[in-house]
Amino acid sequence: MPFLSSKKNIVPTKHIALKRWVEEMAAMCKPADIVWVDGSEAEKKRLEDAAVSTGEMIRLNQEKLPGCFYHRTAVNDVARTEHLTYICTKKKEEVGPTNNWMSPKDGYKKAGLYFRGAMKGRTMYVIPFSMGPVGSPFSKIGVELTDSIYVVLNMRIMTRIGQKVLDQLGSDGEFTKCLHSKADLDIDKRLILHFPEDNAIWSVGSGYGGNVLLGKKCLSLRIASHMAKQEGWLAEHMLIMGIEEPNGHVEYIAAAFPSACGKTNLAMLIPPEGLKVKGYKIWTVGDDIAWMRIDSDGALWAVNPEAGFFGVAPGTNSKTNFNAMSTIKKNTIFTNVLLKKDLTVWWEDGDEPPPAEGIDWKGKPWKPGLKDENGNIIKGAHPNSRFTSPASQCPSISFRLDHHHGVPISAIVFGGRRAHVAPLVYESFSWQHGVYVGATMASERTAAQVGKIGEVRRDPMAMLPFCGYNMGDYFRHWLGIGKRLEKMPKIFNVNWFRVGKDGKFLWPGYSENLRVLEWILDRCNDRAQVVKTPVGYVPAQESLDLTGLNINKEALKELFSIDKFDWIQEMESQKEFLSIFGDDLPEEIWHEWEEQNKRLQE
Ligand code: O2Y
Ligand code: MN
Repeated sequence: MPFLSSKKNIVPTKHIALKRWVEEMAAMCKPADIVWVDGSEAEKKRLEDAAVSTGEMIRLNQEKLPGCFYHRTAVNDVARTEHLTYICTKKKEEVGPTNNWMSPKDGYKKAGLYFRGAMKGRTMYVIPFSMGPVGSPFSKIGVELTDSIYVVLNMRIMTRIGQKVLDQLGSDGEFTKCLHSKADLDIDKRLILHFPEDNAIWSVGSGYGGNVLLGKKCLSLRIASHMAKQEGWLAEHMLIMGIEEPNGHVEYIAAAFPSACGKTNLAMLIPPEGLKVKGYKIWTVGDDIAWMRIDSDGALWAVNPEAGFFGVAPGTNSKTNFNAMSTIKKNTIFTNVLLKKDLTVWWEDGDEPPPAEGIDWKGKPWKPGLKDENGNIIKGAHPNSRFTSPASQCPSISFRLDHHHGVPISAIVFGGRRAHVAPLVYESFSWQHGVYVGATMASERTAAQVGKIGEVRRDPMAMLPFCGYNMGDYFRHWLGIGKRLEKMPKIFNVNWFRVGKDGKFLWPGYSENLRVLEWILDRCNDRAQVVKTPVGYVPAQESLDLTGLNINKEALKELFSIDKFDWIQEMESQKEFLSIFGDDLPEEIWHEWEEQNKRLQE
């Protein structure tokens, strides 16, 4: 099999193990040729032209959306498929009760059947990529083999790719072996397998998002969380943002929220008038993943391993996220949104009114108000339609994104969507109590998710779908990090979604959330007063700056109220969840549950 690259037949690496692995995978998948991705502009142009010529991508209106492309996935391939996602380890106990498990032997055998000959007549692209700045001691290198140009072009935005990564890898560097094939996009032959003991990922039968951009959830969370446990750091599903205070000093927070809680919007927040006047400014470091480690100063430092955003389009508009709207004006790949006649794009709850006509995410003619056979309105864009855009284009991007050392973290924030129970913000009593707060995090289902509306789904640290090992051990690992930290970030919980008796949100959310972040930083700097409640510290009256915000006293009272009846039910629900970990749950977490239960009963 000849190895083709832009310089024909030259394999651009001396890494013997890498070359051997590429040969082995090619022997199984049988591609017509192999292209080593160098990351150059000329190569990008070649790939775009090739994808446009086959219809894999559509070149959008280059006057209105320069450098932008459109892609539509298969109708049954529009989101991560958690039920087809497995962690493959020798021992089942390793993955715990919240992951799907398969033995490595069965995993390689089962997926091997789907991979066999899957790339016949196609090109296999070899993408060397770095999660984190190339050459940073905290970055990890992966190599993804794929038969999808869409994947190559997305990885080009989401990670750092190409020859510079191969050079960094040298002749014997470690890398994650990532194999992907669309195969025939058959959902019955789709598998997303992680082999943490082999530092490998196999994904077959999908062409979409988290299933195929293997640097993202697969490497940077599932495989990385396993590495992080072994190496003593944290791989987390967290945004990282810098808050520039009126005195020009920037402090950083890391925050974990389950999907559909507005993580990208928070990471790119623009201060409300009242706080802008005070001199606040937000710097976006990352909107999805944080790798955090204890540095020589004894503090927690974080890097965003990604280089782009893979954000949800519907609901993104200039009011909810002005910075995202500015980011996606150029060099962006839009997936499964509505395609307009003038080759621009549209989605529900965006900036523009619906166009008179267009082609929907399924490739069918669409017009506003169109209904299906059951009388339901047909959406133009899929609810999980996405934009892939370079982080460097975000007006609020932090210059520290490319900083090898990352940023020091002052506060860790957990959050969920709860109509009742959780107050707007509370501070945990200690690191250990904070780990318990994170371990019992939960969100209620919205109409946008499958399942019963209002049903509580526990999602510890927002890592339930992404932790690559037993979550009982994961909590223990968090507790261990606390023991090693000399400068400990404070841990908080926020809930933007509490509703009043009328069912309406009590808190305006969006940019006003900065008022809560201001209080959090004030707490980190001993500048704000608190009131002790059984679940944590809440802001004392007047310590949350509400200047210019039209919110009545009753709503405020309700936002911070701890309803004993609701909380006693909550404690029972937490107990049920924590029990699934059996003996794997650290004693300290039970201890915190018991202490909180006692405080609530008093
Ligand atoms: O549905 C997908 O494949 C993407 S899911 C996703 C994308 C970007 C950031 N976060 C997520 C997530 O599910 O947490
Ligand atoms: Mn995410």
